Amino acid sequence: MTKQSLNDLAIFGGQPASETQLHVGRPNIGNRQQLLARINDLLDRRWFTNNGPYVHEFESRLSELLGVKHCIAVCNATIGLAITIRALGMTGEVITPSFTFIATAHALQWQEITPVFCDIDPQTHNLDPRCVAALITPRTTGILATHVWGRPCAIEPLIEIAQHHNLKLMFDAAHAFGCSYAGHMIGNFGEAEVFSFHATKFFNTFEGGAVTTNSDELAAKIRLMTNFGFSGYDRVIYLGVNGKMSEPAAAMGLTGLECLDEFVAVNRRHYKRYEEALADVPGVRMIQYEEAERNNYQYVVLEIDETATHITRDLISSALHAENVLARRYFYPGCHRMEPYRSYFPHAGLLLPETEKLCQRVLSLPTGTGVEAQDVDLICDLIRFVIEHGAEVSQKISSLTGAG
Ligand code: T4K
Repeated sequence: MTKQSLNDLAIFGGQPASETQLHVGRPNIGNRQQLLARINDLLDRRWFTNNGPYVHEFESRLSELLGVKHCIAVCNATIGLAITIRALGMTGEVITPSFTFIATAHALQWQEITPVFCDIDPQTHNLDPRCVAALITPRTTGILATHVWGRPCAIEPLIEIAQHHNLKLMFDAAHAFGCSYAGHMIGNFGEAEVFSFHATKFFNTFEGGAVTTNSDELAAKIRLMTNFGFSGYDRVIYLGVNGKMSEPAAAMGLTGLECLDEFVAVNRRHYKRYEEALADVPGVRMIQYEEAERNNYQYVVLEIDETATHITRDLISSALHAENVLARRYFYPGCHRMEPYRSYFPHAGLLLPETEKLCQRVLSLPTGTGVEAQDVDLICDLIRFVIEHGAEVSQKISSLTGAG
C-alpha cells in the first residue's frame, strides 16, 4: 500500500491502487475443461433446451443437495419468482421488503400485484415480523420475504403469521444457495423458495435459477407454467410462459456444483481476512454469519457509521472506485425509491425508517475466486486510510467539487 498522503489517493490525482478493476460480482468459473467437455457433448447431441438431459441431471443434483422434494430449473430467478407468485395464486397485496434487489418487487408488480413494502430488522437486514403483522389488510394474500445476504429470515415467526392470517409464504432465496436454517437447507421453507444462479452469484449458470418446493401439486403447476403450459405434444392445459433453463446453463451448473465447496472456502477465507483487517477501524461493522449454520459467505457487507468515520459511505465508495475497487451500495436507495414505486407510493419511506437508514450505510466489497488475498489486503488498507483521514478527505472532496 503506497498511500502516504491525501494526494496519493486516486480521487485526488494519484495512481489507482489496483491496476485492474476489482468487482463485487466477478463470476466463479469452476473446472473449464469439464465445462467445455459438457458443451461439446451437448453440441454433439444437438439438444440445447426444453428439459434436456443436463437440466434433468442438474435438477436432481440440486434436490439431493438441498434435501428438497422438487426442484425446477429456470432461466433466471426473476421469472422463477413471477411464476411461483402466480402459481400460488397471490393477488391484491403482498408484503415484501424494500431492502432487496428490485426484481423481488418487480416480480409482483409485473402481474399487477401491489408490493407492500415492509421495514426490516436493523440487526438482520431481513423483514421484521412485527412490521409484517402490522401491514396485513383484507387485500393481503401473501408474504414474499428475501433472505438478504443469504442470512435466513425470521422463518418461524413468518410461518406463524402466514398461518394465522391464511397467507401464502414464499422466499426470495436468490442469495441463499448453500445456506441453512436450523440445520435444514434453505430451499425447504414456506410454500416455495427461489434461487438465483446469475453470473454475479457465487454459484452461477451464466443466467439461471431454480424454484424448490416440497409440494407435489405446486411443483407440477410451476413445471407446466415454465413451459407455456404444455402437458404433451400439442396440448396446453394451463397459462404459461417460457421460463426454461437451457442446456449450456445446466452444463455450467453441473460443473459449478463440482467446485461448490471450493467457492465457499474461498469466500470464507476472504470474509475472515476482511474481518480481521477491519476489526479495529472505527465506524465500520461487518455483517456476521451464524457459524453454526451453513453459509456461502458470498457477500462481504460493511455498515458505515459516518458519525464515527467522519466521511459518508458515498464518499468512501467514490474514493474506492477511483482506486479501481468497485464496491457496491446494494440495495441503495431501496425499491420504494425506484420507479414505478417511487411515483406510486411517494410517502412509503415514512413507514420504512430502518430501511432508509440502512440504505445510507451499506457497502458490499469484492470477493470470490476473481479476487486474491492481496487484493483483500489492498482494499482493507485503502478503507483504513480513507477513514483515518475521513474528515480531511471529505473536506478536500467538497472543496474540489465546490460542494458544502
Ligand atoms: N432477488 C434478489 C434478492 C437478487 O439479488 C436478485 C439478483 C434477483 C432476485 C434476481 O435474480 P436474477 O433474475 O438476476 O437471476 C446484479 C445482478 O445482475 C443480479 O442478478 C443480482 N441480484 C444483483 C444483486 O446484482 P447489478 O445491476 O448490480 O449487476 P452489474 O451488471 O452491475 O454487475 C455487478 C458486478 O459484477 C459489476 O461490478 C460487474 C461484475 N460482473 C457482472 C457480470 C454480469 C462481472 O464481473 N461479470 C459478469 O458477467 O445486478
